Amino acid sequence: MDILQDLKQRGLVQQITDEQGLTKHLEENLVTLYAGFDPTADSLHIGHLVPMLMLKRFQLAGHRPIALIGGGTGMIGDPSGRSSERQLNDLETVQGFSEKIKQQLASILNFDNGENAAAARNNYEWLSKMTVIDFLRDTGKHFGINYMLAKDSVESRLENGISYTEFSYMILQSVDFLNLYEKENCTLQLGGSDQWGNITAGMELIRRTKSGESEEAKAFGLTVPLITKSDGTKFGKTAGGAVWLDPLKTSPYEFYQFWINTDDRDVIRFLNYFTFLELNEIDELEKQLESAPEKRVPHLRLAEEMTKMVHGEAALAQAKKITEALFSGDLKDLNGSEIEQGFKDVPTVTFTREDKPLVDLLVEAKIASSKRQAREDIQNGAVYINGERQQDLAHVVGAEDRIDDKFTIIRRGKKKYFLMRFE
Ligand code: 485
Repeated sequence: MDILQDLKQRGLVQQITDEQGLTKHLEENLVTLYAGFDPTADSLHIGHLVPMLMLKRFQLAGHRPIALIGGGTGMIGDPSGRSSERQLNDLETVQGFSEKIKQQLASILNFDNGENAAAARNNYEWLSKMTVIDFLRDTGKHFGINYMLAKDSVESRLENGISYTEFSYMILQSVDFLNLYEKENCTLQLGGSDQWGNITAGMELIRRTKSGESEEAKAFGLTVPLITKSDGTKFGKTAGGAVWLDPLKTSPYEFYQFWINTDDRDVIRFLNYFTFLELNEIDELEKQLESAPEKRVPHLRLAEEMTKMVHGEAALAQAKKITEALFSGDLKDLNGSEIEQGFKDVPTVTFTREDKPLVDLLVEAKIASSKRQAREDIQNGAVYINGERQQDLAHVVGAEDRIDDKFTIIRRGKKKYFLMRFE
């Protein structure tokens, strides 16, 4: 099947500039295409995954993707989809972010495999060399003010104000498309739906500057839809904030849990958007959702596919192990790093490594309101140390209760967990 058909069936196409022309172009050529990522943080997040995976889908179909890192544009700030002016970062910060983002892109896209190997470029390379006279004289001449004012990204900001800096952003992104068109024969740009204005501005610049007497220079644009959720809340956000791709910012266990917790109404759509499972396999999963929703088979599959793709097999195995241990309450096989991931959101108290009577510890950690309460809880069998019930009122919490000499997990009742950290 042709790639655009496949993408449309998966619901991955919001807009295409010339569908018939692009279908033909993709049929007849090994097409170089790109998507840009601005280094506005030290990590990409799951909102970036769909466009990243789109690059990969085109690569699997035989085309050549370029991941563009916006080391230059990241110094300016895209107004698209934003209601207020961005805070500018300094060059050093942006370059630090660029390096990290490049690593993340490399881990998902293959940067070295044959004639359609993916490539990474950084627009700081050419944008930083452009002089203000070239910019205004050669490029600016092609952009009418009315055209620029009519773009969503600008129009929606006029009332609350937009700086000349952000106003100019679309021209820089257009320079990129033109530059990649000239140097790498890149003829297609992808992006989220907020990028439509910037992408079409670049196509327009290519058409105006590269068309010959008999032939019109042509480039294409394609946008992916914004990911929505059935409950109306924003996709990709949890109580703790964004879901990052960096395992130090969002642990593989949290990442796995995020996908497991997908709403039943969204899970099939997300399998289409985010995984490389075949459409018939997704149909099968949909049947299982209908016949046995309580088993959450599609959710498990989505979480597995995503965690494996972003963090690898070993991290997936660890995430599953933590999930299982928390579910069964049997914690003794977890190591320190697994405890840290699995218990990140439970109340944590820090102690020095000294033996302490359990009764005192329960009070000091505010797990029990008084010594009397602590004793009652212990006697009633409501207190567990590392998953094992402790009913000895005289028990002293010491080295043998510490996992990796660092953590003791106290559970009170069925599932109220507390983490004791020893330093
Ligand atoms: O030549 C280009 C230079 C920079 C960019 C694109 C082409 C980046 C673009 N302006 C941008 O801001 N992208 C966002 C980002 O970097 O976080 C997001 C978009 C989203 C999707 C994603 O990047 O908001 O829709 O395109 C890849």
